[in-house]
Amino acid sequence: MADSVTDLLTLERRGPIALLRLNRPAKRNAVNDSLVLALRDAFEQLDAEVRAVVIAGEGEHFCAGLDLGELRERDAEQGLYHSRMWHKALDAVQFGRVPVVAALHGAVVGGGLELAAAAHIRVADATAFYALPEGSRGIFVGGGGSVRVPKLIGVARMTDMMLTGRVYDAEEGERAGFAQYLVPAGHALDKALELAERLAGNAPMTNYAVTQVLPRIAEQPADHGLLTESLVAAIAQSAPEAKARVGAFLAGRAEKVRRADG
Ligand code: 1HE
Repeated sequence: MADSVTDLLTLERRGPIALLRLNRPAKRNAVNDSLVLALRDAFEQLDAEVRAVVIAGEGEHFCAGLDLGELRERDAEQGLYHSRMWHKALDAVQFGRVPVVAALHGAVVGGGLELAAAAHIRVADATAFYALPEGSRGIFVGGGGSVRVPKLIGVARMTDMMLTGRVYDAEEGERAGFAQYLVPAGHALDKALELAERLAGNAPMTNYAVTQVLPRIAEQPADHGLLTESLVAAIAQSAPEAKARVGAFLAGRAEKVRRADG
């Protein structure tokens, strides 16, 4: 049942999962100011029972990036605040309470790629393609792309994309690191929901440590990172849920790790 956040962003609850869809297909889900703010609000105001989010796009494309129609109106000062507004919204995605899975198809370009990069897991179908057309439009990334995209694909690939307009198709994109999963056309949402179901079943402390602490440790000098790791490991293992899960394994009641094809 669609429970509309705004006309531009729909929210559907599927048990512990919130499915958010960019809903501006006539404009290829180009992100205008209202949609950025709707994203921020949706992530900041998630129901307490939500344990994972899937974000997807209506129509033929995930997202065509920034609504270029609005850009023509802004001066430098407004441009600065506009970019900071995107940062707040995409921080709400990356550093919200729960893990986020992006289901990608068609265009994942410009700000659409910046949004996808703020998710924790990206599932792409065979129609997905990735580009940073900012370079050819005479602008620069402004939605956190210079920070998040190199963490997926490296500075050299991002530099090439922005200088040459290079477009990665779905297969090249998976190899380069844009998406962790590649599925046949039309299957990204199903796979994303399946993964979200799995994440929703994790101990909340594990999800918190992985989504909030791991990226911060990556920014720390190694000796700080190791200390942070020890502190978080100690907190996580002391939680009653961790004791129960480890106990279940030792009693033969929990799933074993198996080969991917097993
Ligand atoms: C748009 C936008 C948009 C489509 N802003 N209106 N992003 C870009 O530079 C990508 C620009 N878009 C495209 O390259 C293509 O539209 C797509 C590859 C995404 C899709 O192609 P297609 O053939 O399916 O659709 P279309 O016919 O190009 O577009 C349909 C309509 O959507 C059309 O409007 P209409 O009124 O003529 O029907 C397009 O103008 C409109 N549309 N994309 C505004 N982006 C935080 S900073 C981030 C900086 C950026 O993201 S820069 C990169 C912007």
